[in-house]
Amino acid sequence: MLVTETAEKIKNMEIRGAGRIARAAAEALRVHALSLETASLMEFRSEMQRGSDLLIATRPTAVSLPNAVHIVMAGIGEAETVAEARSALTERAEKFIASSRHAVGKIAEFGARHIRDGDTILTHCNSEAALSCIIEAHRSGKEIEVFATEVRPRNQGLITISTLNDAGIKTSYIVDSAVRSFIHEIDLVIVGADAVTVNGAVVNKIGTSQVAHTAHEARVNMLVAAETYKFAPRTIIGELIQIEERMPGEVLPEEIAESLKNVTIRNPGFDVTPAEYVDLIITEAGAVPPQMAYVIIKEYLGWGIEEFHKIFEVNNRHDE
Ligand code: RUB
Repeated sequence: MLVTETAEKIKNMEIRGAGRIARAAAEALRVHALSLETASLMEFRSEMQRGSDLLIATRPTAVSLPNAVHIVMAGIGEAETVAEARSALTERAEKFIASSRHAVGKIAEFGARHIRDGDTILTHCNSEAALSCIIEAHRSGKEIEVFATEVRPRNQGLITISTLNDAGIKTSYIVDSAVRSFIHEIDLVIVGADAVTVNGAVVNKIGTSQVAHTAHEARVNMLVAAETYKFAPRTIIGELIQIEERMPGEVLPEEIAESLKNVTIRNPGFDVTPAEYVDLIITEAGAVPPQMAYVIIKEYLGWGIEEFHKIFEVNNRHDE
């Protein structure tokens, strides 16, 4: 698929969910690298950069997207010819896609061990990583039940209940505001993540922090299933995760909204759950407490504070 087509599909949420977005971006860059017809390395670089920028601009919150683009684009670094750059990029894209799928498999294996026979699990939104843990627990013979929220305004809960239904897992479908009413029937909450910051805060679909707060109050454990490429390196240098604010038309039909002159519709797509409400983050590298976020960023993504110092030094040299 071409970069522009993929970018459009990510933007209109035909491709959604942080892991899927990351793999689609890597695949688009792979195809782009193969289809670019130029003998000039400079032109190749700038065309690939243009494609990367287009992809990154589609949705601002899921850090898996810039992380995937960065991992793939690092292939151009040492290349001296277009052929070398093309082959490094395609190899990196293929490797990223395969390792992303492998990561979800590992998370399923580790996450399922935290689910006990007889557990009732609550999940919010539609997370491939979170669902993989639930499905693996069911597959291994544990008798489990799931409560899935509706997820207004885009109703991603429908995708979740359809997947759970297909897997043969007994599921209750509830509106978002019913979480507190049912929390005493829940043994464990499992959600996914769009980003994990250096202080272990989890950015995920709007409503996640309410679910987490409710679970915390009721002493129900909360697990977050997140591949290591969902951790956000730039939060080390104080950058904040941008919370996507989506169109008001997703919340109310435009004609109603327009008739209410004094009403503003706010539609943030994501919210931030503080680390103290998260018991464990299940990554492909193992289950870690949220406080270990820096270690994951440094050891698994290769971004320590030193990397940023190097970048600052180079930038300062250019400025002199
Ligand atoms: C999706 C969402 C998911 C995470 C993790 O939001 O918040 O919980 O992206 O998903 P949207 P996964 O529908 O707005 O993209 O585990 O599949 O990466």
